[in-house]
Amino acid sequence: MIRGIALLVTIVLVFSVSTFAQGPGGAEFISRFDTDSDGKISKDEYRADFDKMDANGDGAISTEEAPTGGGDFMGKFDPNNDGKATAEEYMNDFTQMDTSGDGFVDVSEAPGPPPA
Ligand SMILES: [Ca+2]
Ligand SMILES: [Ca+2]
Ligand SMILES: [Ca+2]
Repeated sequence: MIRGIALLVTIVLVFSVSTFAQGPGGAEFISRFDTDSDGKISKDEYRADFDKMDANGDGAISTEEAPTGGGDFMGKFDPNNDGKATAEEYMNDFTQMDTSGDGFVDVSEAPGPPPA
């Protein structure tokens, strides 16, 4: 019985460690934006992705410019729902991810893959 509990505790521990470990999700997210390959995303690198999506260069991403038809993207980056994700709205997301406030999003701060 005690052995059984010990085993269970071990399993739970291993499980929670692997859950909080720096999983491939975070690393994948980093590599998507990390153009200088220093292992973290700077504000400039994150912003560069915004500029890439902003095809007409008006400083906002419209539903037409957003990837995958806008739905998920706009849900995340257009909190005021005006149909445009401005640079400010976009960079708010960076600020939120950068929990340490050092101006970089590293792998421990990066989100994993979205739930399927
Ligand atoms: Ca970088
Ligand atoms: Ca635009
Ligand atoms: Ca907006």
